[in-house]
Amino acid sequence: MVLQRTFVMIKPDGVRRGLIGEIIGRLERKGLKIVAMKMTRIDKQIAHKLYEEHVGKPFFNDLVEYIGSGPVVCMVIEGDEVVKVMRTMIGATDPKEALPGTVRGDLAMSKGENVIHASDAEEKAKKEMSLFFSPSEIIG
Ligand code: RTP
Ligand code: MG
Repeated sequence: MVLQRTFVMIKPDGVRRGLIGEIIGRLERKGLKIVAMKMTRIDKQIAHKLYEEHVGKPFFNDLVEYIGSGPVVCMVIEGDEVVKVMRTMIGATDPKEALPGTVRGDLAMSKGENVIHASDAEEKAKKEMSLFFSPSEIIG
């Protein structure tokens, strides 16, 4: 057993479309534990930190506009090998290629608006959860 925590975020299109319950339900039914959760907005400064690796790419400005276009729901999720498990559950970046059964495969059609984010490595998870949660807000 490799107990990990990861950062998961329901993006503005997921919130707008009323998919918060659907997505949280999937995580709970899978057997993962929610150890922190909050609704917030992502301004330009936070977007640059969250998506640091994409600064300067052709899609970056659209990404910042999209991710700031409405409230998001941020979570810290705990479970066995949860970083990998969550990436499997969210599916491929382009929802048209994401497999059925994944969040993006079942609930999205556009690469630019793909409903959910999850950290892609344990170090990134630590960095990303610290952008949104203080240690005391994570309930172990
Ligand atoms: P995320 O970070 O949001 O979990 O998504 P990801 O790892 O699957 O994909 P990543 O390569 O990190 O890209 C971050 C987000 O940028 C948008 N994107 N648009 N138009 C494009 O070619 C393009 N490529 C990426 C998506 O919203 C993607 O989730
Ligand atoms: Mg990514």
